[in-house]
Amino acid sequence: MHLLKIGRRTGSTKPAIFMDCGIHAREWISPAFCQWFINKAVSTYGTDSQMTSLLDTMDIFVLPVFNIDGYEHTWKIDRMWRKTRSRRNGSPCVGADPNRNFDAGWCTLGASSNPCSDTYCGASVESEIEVRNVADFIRKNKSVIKAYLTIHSYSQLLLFPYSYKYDLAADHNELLQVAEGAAETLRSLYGTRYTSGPGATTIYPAAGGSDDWAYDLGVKYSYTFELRDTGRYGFLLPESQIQPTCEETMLAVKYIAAHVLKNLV
Ligand code: PAY
Ligand code: ZN
Repeated sequence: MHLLKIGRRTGSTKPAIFMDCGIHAREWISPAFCQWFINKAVSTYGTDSQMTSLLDTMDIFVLPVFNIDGYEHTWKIDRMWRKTRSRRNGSPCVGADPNRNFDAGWCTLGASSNPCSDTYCGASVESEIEVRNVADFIRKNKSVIKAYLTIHSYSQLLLFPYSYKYDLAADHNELLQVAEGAAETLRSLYGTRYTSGPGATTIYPAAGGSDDWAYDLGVKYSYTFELRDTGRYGFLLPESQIQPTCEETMLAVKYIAAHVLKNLV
């Protein structure tokens, strides 16, 4: 798994944001966004004042493709594949849902213990190597990671904890306010409307997700983006929408990053 660290080398430890794309194999606009983000970050450093101050003060860890084997499978064999590609003895079915495999109310709500289901939670918490690797990295760097952003599609939502339970997060008001601000700036470019809110009530209850896990670990600004569209094309977002989707999403990511920067403790 390839993880990039983007930021000005200062010689001292900087606070950081962790962003991953491609947890789910078929959500192709997600890895496209991470690639877009990386290019913009390095090419606008020094000219874009917001990006410059962001990368001067913080590091951004970007995991462009979380579920590599699943992603490759969607290019070669089955465009609609969602899960990982792990195999286990005794089951003909392949893979687990990486966004049901984190240690956050694991396999309770909105997840399946049937290995053949698309929302299979896996044989145990962090059974999937991709999940274990990301969880290990975030645990190890927990003192510097101030925000966790995970990019999915589709539905045009900006979700935050919780999805594994209906309780509101301790930081609910701030998380909602920041999400609404981010959604407003996103909309300013092409009029794309996003809905913000806790996962459980805004989309559906789903246990074992990465955003809830990161939040409970202590990463306060934990968000799941569901990029375009709202279902007309769904996972098969046309190529013509890649650029506008990335441009508008960039505004929202920068908005959240700026808030994180202002609120460093
Ligand atoms: O935080 O509640 C959450 C995540 C919910 C996502 C999930 O099921 O993991 C939502 C779906 C996703 O991006 O995987 C939405 C898409 C449209 C789907 O496959 O249902
Ligand atoms: Zn997804």
